[in-house]
Amino acid sequence: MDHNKRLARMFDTLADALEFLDENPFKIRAYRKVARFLENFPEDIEEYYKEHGYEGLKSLPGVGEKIAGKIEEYLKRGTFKKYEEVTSKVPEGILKLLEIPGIGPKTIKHAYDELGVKNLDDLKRVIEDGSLAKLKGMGPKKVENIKKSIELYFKMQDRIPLGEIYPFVENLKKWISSFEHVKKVEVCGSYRRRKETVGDIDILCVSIHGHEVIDKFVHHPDVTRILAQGETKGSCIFNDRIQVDLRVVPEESFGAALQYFTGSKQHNVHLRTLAKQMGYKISEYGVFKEGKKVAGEKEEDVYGILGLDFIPPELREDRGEIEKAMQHELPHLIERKDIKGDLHVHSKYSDGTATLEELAKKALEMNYEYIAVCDHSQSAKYAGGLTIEKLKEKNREIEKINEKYGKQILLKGAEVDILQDGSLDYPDEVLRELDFVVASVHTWSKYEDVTPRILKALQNPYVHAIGHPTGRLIGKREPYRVDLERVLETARKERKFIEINSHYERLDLNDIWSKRAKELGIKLTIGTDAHQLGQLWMMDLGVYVSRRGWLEKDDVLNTLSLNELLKILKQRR
Ligand code: DGT
Ligand code: CA
Ligand code: CA
Ligand code: ZN
Repeated sequence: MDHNKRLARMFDTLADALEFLDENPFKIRAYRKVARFLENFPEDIEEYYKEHGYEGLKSLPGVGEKIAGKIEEYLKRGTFKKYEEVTSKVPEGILKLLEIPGIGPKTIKHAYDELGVKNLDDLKRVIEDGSLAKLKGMGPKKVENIKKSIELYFKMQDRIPLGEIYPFVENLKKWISSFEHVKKVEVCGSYRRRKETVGDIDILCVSIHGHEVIDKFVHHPDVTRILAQGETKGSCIFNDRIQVDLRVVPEESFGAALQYFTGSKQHNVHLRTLAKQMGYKISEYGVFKEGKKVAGEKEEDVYGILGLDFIPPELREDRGEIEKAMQHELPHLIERKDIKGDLHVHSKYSDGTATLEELAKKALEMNYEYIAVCDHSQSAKYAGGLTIEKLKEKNREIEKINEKYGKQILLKGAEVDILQDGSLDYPDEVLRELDFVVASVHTWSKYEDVTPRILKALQNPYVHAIGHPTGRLIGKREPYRVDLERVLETARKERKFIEINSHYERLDLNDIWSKRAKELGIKLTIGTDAHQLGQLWMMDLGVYVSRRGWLEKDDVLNTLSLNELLKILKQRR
């Protein structure tokens, strides 16, 4: 969390605590006001303070001597006395309750005084046993709302996997584009950088009718709560799940705003420091030199005027991209259109839902040259793993389909389990018959280090790649214990590939390890792990991971044409 948000949160908590303690309403209002101001303040308060000092703080709207002092104190030591003093008077559990939006301090105090509610568990109990509803001024409807607020709060704590929200955001973008008064729309923030999870969605659009645009936006049928609605900014919760902010900007500063709101924050801070050294000032409104605006309409120009090449959003994490852009040495990132096929798809033979025939058709529809059908192996009982007999039957069906289409559109594959001792779930003579073999760990015990199993699998001559190398599920399951550095080293030595599994809950390898793999000279494969036709689109997500990992076309195996691919797959055995 950045300083603006954290400070805003602290002032809100301070106000809540004072309200709970029945203190001076005037002060409470002042703290809330500064919290709202900080939330919307476009500059980083710490940088602002560095530049303008205490006097600068005091000149901000709603900030008097005392509040300026508190902000200064916070920036110096991470907290301020008044905050510590007041919050120490309120029970810990109550402070947590006060954080939940939709439950006011008055209600909490009421429940505390009358029913002895001191924490979340107490509150849940008096909701369930009906005693809260019986309090004066409460009633079942209010209690129902409190219950919903608690549920929502815990749901909103989590960041959302990019792939879970992706179709929704793309539709929202289309919808806003269709507004009569809207000229351009772009989604910025972590979404545009294609981070694996997003906190909230930031959308920018160009219009000269801000009021109408925002009004239409907040009335979207999926909006479950409006947080703010103004002339240039609207902020809503959609489906009780995700916050979306829409900002309306004039055309002449669209590029600067796009750059600013795309972030990341660290990238922006670095860029602004560089600009300053060159005598420029960058803000969401434009690039300025000696007070005169010199760029702002086009995002490329924000970089160009500083002598930098355009930096693709996926690289904007301050991981060396600014230096490379300066030296004109940015990677030429892989693009979705470079992908010639999918190397990890399940069919009806195991736990997928699509028939082989449907997969072949879909491949053509997606302009793919091939799909490797990699069903589970015999021990994977939970996933309908194929016996050797069944696998052979499937291979024959693939041959028939390929004959019918006159090309090898389906590749005979398997996602073979790496067993407990590191051996594989099919014998070598079965694996040898397959075009593409990906080996994965699917079962492990809690404290087990699976590295030796994976290293052993990498030494099998018939394995091409390791699937989802860490086993993590975003927001649901931690990775298993594995020494990835050793896995990568062995993969290089054995000339194997490593998968970027682009299923939205996996994205495994992730961006950072993909970059490392490239540095070690390993080629990656991208596979969707799709179990239904409707999941093949997730190839997009794998390409995003690879772009965030600085990968170029040549770093990814499935940018090869079918013939080149088959050649290399045979060679590497
Ligand atoms: P998220 O929403 O947590 O997934 O991450 P972002 O990157 O979308 O962050 P968010 O929504 O807080 O802000 C969107 C962008 O706006 C962020 O990437 C950079 C810019 N921004 C926001 N607040 C600040 C700030 O205090 N200082 C600077 N330099 N940039 C900021
Ligand atoms: Ca965001
Ligand atoms: Ca935001
Ligand atoms: Zn798997």
